[in-house]
Amino acid sequence: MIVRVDTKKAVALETTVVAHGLPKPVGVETAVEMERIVKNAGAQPATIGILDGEIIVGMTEDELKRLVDEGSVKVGAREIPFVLAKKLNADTTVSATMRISKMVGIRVFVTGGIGGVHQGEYDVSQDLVELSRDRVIVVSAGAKSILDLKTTVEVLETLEVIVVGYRTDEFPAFYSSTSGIRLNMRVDSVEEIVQIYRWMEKTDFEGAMLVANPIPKESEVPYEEVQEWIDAAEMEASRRGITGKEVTPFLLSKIAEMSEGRTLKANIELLKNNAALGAKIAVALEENG
Ligand code: PSU
Ligand code: MN
Repeated sequence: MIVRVDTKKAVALETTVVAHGLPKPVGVETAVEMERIVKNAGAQPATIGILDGEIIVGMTEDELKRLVDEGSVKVGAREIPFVLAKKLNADTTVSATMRISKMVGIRVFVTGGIGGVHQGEYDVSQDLVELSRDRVIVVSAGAKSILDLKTTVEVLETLEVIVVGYRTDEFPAFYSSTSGIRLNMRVDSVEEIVQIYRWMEKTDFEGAMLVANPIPKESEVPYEEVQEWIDAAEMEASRRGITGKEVTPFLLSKIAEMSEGRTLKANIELLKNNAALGAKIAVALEENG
């Protein structure tokens, strides 16, 4: 494993969004921009991925480009040992990035939206399981609206994942700031997040705190509009027989196409917004001991 950052004020960033979630060259551009935002806020970006079977914590822009150009396997936590043994290139999802963050002692991780329970046929992301296992603060714009959000929120409760709404009473729906699904834990400041984390440490809490950070209003695409595209994209996915790990990337790109880039723009904006909040949390965590 190559670790290029020390864990102080570190913010982990994932690479599935770079290699599979966003089109080329937007993925690498957005990753570089997120790193810049994290640095400007006084924190340390640590983009995590795997090249030739080696885990890299703190990938360079050239390494990110290699991942995209040479191709990479999308891995969840359970596939990490497999790709290491096979010496493959891999981009890490939320579950895999959290697992590696835990291994190196990084406490804050930023993504766009976590995976969850899909609509229709059984398909439940490893992200949910990993969230119940690692004491990491995960900043996310809720969960992707292509999911069954209501069930996803219920499973998060079952798995004892702390879900706090950042300046909201609702679980955000990725491209949209609201979903109509109520949350029972709200915070209005970074200090409150740090306080909760302190208590997680003191009470030996084993799971994650998911900080649900809504996309800024000016960048959102209303839920009803997105829903139409999702329905159409779901139909096409099932018609084409797309299953497993291909489902999420397929739906995201199809929806971006149908929305004429509006959802892609929203995805980039929510990622930047999450990077800014994650950096503030990492700095506050360090300053308070
Ligand atoms: N956030 C984004 N775009 C993405 C993802 C997150 O803005 O593509 C990725 C994350 O890596 C997440 C994965 O873990 O999508 C979920 O994939 P699946 O549904 O196959 O578990
Ligand atoms: Mn899946």
